[in-house]
Amino acid sequence: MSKITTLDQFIVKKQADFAFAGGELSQLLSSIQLASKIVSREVNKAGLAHHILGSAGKENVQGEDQQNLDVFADDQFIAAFKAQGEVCGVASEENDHFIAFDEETCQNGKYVILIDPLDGSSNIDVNVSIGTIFSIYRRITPVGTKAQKEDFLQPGIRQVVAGYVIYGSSTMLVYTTGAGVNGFTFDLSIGVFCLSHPNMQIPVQGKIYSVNEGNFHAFTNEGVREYIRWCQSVNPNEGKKPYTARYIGSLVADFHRNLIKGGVYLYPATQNAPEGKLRLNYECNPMAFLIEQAGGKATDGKRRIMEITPGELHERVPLIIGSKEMVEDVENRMNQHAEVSA
Ligand code: P6P
Repeated sequence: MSKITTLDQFIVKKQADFAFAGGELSQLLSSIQLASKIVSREVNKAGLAHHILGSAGKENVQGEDQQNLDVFADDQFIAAFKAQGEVCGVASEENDHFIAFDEETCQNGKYVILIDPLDGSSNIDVNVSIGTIFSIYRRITPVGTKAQKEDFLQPGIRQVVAGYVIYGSSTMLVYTTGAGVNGFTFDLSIGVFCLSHPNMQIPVQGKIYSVNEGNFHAFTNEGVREYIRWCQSVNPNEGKKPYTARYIGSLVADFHRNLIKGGVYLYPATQNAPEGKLRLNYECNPMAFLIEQAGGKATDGKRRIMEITPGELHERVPLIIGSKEMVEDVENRMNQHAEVSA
């Protein structure tokens, strides 16, 4: 039987890869582990415990109908961050404003966390994989004071940790500290995350494209339509067969499959969402950090996602992310039409 490496053991073994004190990383990830185990338990029984399904009866700052599990997950992660003292503040998709913890122990924390506690929540009631996405920065305001807005508006290149938890056929935690990407599968029988996908690398090319084709006529850049038509095309002389369309409607699930198999995920600008739909701070930046560490690429069609300086907490950007050559192919087609769509 192969040796089991738990997430905690891995963090200790690799703490030299983390630019700051290893104990801090261990604390940060232990709070994420704890909350994700609790959320995983609720997600896995949601079909039975009907009180946890359905709408919370209010909208979040995005104007999206909050699900009961959205609120539950948000509460669990914020409580876990507050309890362990390394985090001075949290910005969450589910809250209009960032939360700067009042407790002195927290104000001595050196990190802020930006999180989408339960992404893809429209899939909860139909038993499709959903996920948590998190991004961690060192604060830029003085330790011992309350977190300020500027702590949460740093460009993605300043992230120190990024990752996601996918609640699917199994619950997995995938993260990076800038020294590669590693995946851990939750073993319910022993209650720990175990290393299952060491040093994840996305294939440079792939045959999967992930996009909501219902927006086909709404994309503001003709190059996106051109790319989709090319994916669908057949050219026996070039040995080209059509690509495979795979779109779950849950970023974490589409991203995770493409990370393993190769592929490209697109959420470009549309007439209804001219800035795109996905949020820069707690969806695009953490996924961009992960994909670059796995050898892939993430842009908004023109700019490297991680070099965009956020202006607002819930800022949206278009996202093209995945296998390097596929992302560049999309970019090239978009740029050929950029002047037209500008
Ligand atoms: P659409 C979920 O709301 C999400 O933020 C991502 O997880 C997902 O990829 C996307 O939006 C789906 O959006 O407009 O295609 O339903």
